[in-house]
Amino acid sequence: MNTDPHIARLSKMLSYYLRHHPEEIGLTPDAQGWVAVQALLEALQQKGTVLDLPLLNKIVAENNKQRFALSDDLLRIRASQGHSFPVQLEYAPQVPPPVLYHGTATRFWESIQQQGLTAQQRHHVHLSATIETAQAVGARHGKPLVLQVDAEAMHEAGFEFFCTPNQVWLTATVPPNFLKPLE
Ligand code: HQG
Repeated sequence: MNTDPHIARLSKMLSYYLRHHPEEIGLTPDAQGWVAVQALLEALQQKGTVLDLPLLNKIVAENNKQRFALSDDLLRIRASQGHSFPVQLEYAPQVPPPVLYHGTATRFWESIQQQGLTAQQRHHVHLSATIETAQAVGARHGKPLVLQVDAEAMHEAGFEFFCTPNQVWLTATVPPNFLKPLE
């Protein structure tokens, strides 16, 4: 957990620009979502946010959900998932664990039962390997409901799964027949 409110605030700001509105500070991410670290720091400085390289590295390293990744040469940065603009994250498909979990709110259940899980504003449906994470994600939306996803059956049926560096499992959609509420 980030306890430093200053870091938490900067981290939220980075999420906003790197996942949703890079154009608001004049940044144009490449097709994989990367922007030059230097360009990011300069763009933030232009709008009066003081963020230097050591502090950025600290945020990347300590972010409680490891939301950001640096390129191997450390010159570029991107969000690991959660974008709302088109981006090809290019994670290699992986064999998922047999069961994955999705946290939602009870009020969405009727619709999910009919349509399955769909990506909504994001690129993928987000799943987790642990019930605890799903519970916390669900609680952001209301009274939490944890759904159990038969990832093994989906994988056998040809659905692709991707795992981000911060252990979020991504898939395009989960049809209703692979879902059930956790007992
Ligand atoms: C729901 C956080 C009705 C879905 C977390 C969810 C996560 C449907 C909501 C990450 C539906 C979308 C993602 C359907 C899906 N009918 N509702 N057919 N299909 N939904 O925020 O999974 O803090 O886009 O159940 O840790 O809650 O951003 O997705 O309730 O990993 O780093 O529509 O966000 O990470 O909500 O959260 P979201 P999410 P960050």
